[in-house]
Amino acid sequence: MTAVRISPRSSARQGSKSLRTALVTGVLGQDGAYLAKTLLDEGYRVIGGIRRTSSVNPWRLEELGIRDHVDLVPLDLLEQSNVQRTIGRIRPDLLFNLAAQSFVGTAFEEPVYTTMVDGVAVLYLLEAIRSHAPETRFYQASTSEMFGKAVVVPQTEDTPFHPRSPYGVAKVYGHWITVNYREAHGLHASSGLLFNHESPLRGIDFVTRKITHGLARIRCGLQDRLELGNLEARRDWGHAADYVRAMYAMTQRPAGSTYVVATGADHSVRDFLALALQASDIEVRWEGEGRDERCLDAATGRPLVTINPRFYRPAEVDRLVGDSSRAKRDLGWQPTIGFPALVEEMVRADYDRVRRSVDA
Ligand code: NAP
Ligand code: G4F
Repeated sequence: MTAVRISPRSSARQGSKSLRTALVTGVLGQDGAYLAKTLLDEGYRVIGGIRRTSSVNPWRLEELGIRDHVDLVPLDLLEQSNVQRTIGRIRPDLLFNLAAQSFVGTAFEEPVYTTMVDGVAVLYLLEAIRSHAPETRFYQASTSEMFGKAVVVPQTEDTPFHPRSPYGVAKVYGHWITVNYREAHGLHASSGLLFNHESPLRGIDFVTRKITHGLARIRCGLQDRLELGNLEARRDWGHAADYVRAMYAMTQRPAGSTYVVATGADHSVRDFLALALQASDIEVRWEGEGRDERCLDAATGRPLVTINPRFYRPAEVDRLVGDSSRAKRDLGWQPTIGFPALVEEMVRADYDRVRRSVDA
């Protein structure tokens, strides 16, 4: 891992007055990296908020070739005093709140922490903007998980929320407090109801990347098999590079608002796995049923994928499929990368990475 330059006092608004400034919390995550790239392409100075750890890992920024173009500042969302000081000092033109405990499975194990980071901390940010930078345009990373046990398919901006996890519940608070600060204090504050979006930069615990990374390791002889949970779970999966464009577009509207961002098509985990196996040139046959179902290597009969109930959720969401008509109309947004291309890109990227590490 390379050494990381953290700027305790960003030069934004000091060195170059003409550059507009964007502050991105959670910049080291999947969306943070793609958004930082989009903002740099749009001509912004990008300041990325990170939480302190003993070993900061900017691998996603490095993969996109932008590591040296993003100023990193310490910004743990739970340290309210620092949130106040940092926003007061930078007074960014745009503030994107992407930081979160974003793994739904973990939210069942760490509900209090998840609530603080994903819910209460949104209020810390909004209060800091209200006090120190009321001209700052704010984006809150809301989620389709808020629809949860949705009564309407597809879901729109008007569909009622029924979250099914502490993560979804906390995000509902983050969403409504954003709407409230827009309505009560006149802030330019938007909330993006984004459905699942993936990429080669996706965290390894999420099912798509778990599959593509696991298959790459199996192909390279580093792992025997992959254990998954509910293969019938369905999601509306898009590509993160497409979705960050919608985030940026929301901040460019005359006023803040709420938008659904989705592809409009859903697929099962089984569908994703089937395409990933195909793209990996692995022929398989299936045997058994339910939790005893197994996917075997067609040539050797060796089990490649088995079911482990540990990966089932205590409560699943029902059918999440988004209707992005409003984003298409107001933001001119639409997805450009389809489901098969997404799977192929992730399979290829993971195989190349694992192959390189084996060859090194
Ligand atoms: P991600 O890869 O998990 O990134 C989240 C980032 O937040 C990480 O860099 C993490 O830091 C940081 N973070 C966690 N706790 C923090 C804290 N207390 N203070 C400061 N930073 C903290 O998530 P993502 O997929 O990019 O998603 C971005 C946002 O969109 C999240 O808010 C997520 O809930 C939301 N969202 C995602 C999707 C999706 O499908 N990807 C869909 C809808 C909404 P470390 O790097 O140190 O771990
Ligand atoms: O990939 P997942 O963990 O993503 P999930 O729960 O949909 O959450 C992601 O998308 C949300 C948007 O709706 C974001 F807000 C959130 O931050 C995150 O980015 O799981 C997808 C589905 C689930 O139904 C799960 O039960 O895959 C199923 N699944 C089956 N086997 C598995 C596994 N999920 C994981 N993580 N690991 C498995 O082995």
